[in-house]
Amino acid sequence: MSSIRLTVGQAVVRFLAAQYSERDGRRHRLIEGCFGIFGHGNVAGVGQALLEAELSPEPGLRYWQGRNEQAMVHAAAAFARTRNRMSTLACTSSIGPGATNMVTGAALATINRLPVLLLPGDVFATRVADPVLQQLEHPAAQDVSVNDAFRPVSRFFDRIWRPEQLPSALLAAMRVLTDPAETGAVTLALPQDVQAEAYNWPAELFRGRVWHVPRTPPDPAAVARAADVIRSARRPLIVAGGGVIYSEATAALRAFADACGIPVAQTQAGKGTMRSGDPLCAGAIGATGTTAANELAAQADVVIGVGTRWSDFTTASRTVFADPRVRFVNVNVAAFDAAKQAGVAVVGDARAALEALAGALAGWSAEPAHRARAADLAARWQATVEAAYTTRHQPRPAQAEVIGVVNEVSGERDVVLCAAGSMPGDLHKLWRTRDPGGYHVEYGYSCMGYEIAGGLGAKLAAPDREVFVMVGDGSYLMMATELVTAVQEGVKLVVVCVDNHGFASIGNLSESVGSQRFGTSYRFRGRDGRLDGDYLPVDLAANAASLGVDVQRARTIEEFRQALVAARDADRTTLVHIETDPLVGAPPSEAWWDVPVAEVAELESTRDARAAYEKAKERQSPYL
Ligand SMILES: Cc1ncc(C[n+]2csc(CCOP(=O)(O)OP(=O)(O)O)c2C)c(N)n1
Ligand SMILES: [Mg+2]
Repeated sequence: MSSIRLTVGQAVVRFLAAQYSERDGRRHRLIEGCFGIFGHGNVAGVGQALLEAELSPEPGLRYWQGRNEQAMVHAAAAFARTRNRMSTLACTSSIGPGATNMVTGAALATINRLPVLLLPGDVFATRVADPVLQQLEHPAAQDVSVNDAFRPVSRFFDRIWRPEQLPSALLAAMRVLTDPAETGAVTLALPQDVQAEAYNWPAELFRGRVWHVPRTPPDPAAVARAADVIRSARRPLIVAGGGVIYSEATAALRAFADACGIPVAQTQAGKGTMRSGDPLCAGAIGATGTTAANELAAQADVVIGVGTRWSDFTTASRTVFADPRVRFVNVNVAAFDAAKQAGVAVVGDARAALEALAGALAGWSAEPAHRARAADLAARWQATVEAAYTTRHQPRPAQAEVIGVVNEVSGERDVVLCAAGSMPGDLHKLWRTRDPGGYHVEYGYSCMGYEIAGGLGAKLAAPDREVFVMVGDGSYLMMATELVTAVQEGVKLVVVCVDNHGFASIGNLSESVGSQRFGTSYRFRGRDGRLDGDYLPVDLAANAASLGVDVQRARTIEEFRQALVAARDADRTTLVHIETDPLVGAPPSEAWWDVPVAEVAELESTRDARAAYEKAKERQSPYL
């Protein structure tokens, strides 16, 4: 067998450039490129290999420079989400802080079931030079490094102590990245000396390889069991999650819902599954749900979850399904999720399973009155949205109006992207969806700082779409640095910075648990020694301008509309800054979220909140 002599770094880069994914006969590059920040842990290994790839006439792995390793992983995760997990990016870091900066991104990717490939540098395998700069020494375990922190947040982890270990690790890594049930962060820790070490690799390792992403059909017996339960339903409800989008099953979902006359409620990741305005679309469910979906949920006797992991936001901490006899059917590619809520588990690909269920239920549909009632509830919520979009609150606009303008100014296939703060909940309730990929709110980890980095990844994955990043002032201050990368790469984003001088979301939450908005607004320390002075004079628009992007400042909602149109039509990344009133929330839907309140307290506000909490807990059905 012929062999090729390369370093471990060169072998990794050459291997990754030759991997493909395939589903429904369509082939994609599996790893489209590599973000990297170099240090002594990767500069001579993966870094040198990326340079050779860039200089080679062969199409190799493309390199992008990041500002922060966490942001690189966010960009990779957003890229994978935008591509429905068929393609992703790799991220290379140095050892120590560069590596651990990626741990948060790894957790985000794994929780959202998004494939990302992480290549942190690691300490010397030979240990001759120990302790190397940035090495954590563990007195009782010399094979432990900071990279062991990746283990609990990765779906696959390996450390390549010797070159011989690399081929099997690479193959296993690709398998996990392309397995729809197992995917998440995949981490190959690469000791810095091993990265630069040469080895004779079998040429076979570098041939083009296709990883087939299956549409695993469900077990017919499980489909029959599920169909029996659904046929018994009088008030059924579908809850569509992100799995429907990743499986590209939105048409199958619509056909199934229509044939059976079952309304569809949506989780955050599943919000794009149906067009708002479709009479069968009840919209957001749960703690940030619509009155329509939550009322249907309260009365549902059978709930069909499709591609959802039943987070507490979806179930409103197990209060939204109020019928004590409610039964669940769970369609999920992951057996782990299919078994939740003591449901009838239908394990398989969402599209394949929905088609099988539609076949098994052919000729059956829920009572027409149920469908009509759902349509009526949905229409009423749409009127609520219209009112929220047009309140014209003074002197500073409400956040819902800002969302309304972004919705109107953005086009059919454009993308709205957000992650943390009060906007995800408001967007979940109020955003009018058009296209399955048009709604990108990262709410599995709800990670402040994902927004701009994620926007970069989404735009790299879909250059033909306008990406509208919605970022709060808190999230902006946590990590806006990838604006620089967007400028560097000529990647155009529209960034809407909603400034309410602190954490509106946690301020409201704090008030609801009796903690008086403590520590949630950006104010000077006052004479009383507390953070209750004037607002901090932070100028985020000026900050963005200093990073090289164009900036528009808007004061009124009309100015905002004009600025946003200009930003949309511009060919450079533009940040539109607007101040909103943190005290005006989105329209309510009477949903609850379980956030524990201090059981004993000096403060009357806390004692009152505890009493309300104990009352609310009575509605919770624990465990099931
Ligand atoms: C990395 C991280 N740290 C802390 C939190 C908890 N948290 C959720 S929202 C939020 C405040 C967000 O502030 P901002 O971006 O200004 O949005 P706003 O709440 O004002 O809408 C915080 C601290 C988080 N989600 N992510
Ligand atoms: Mg804020």
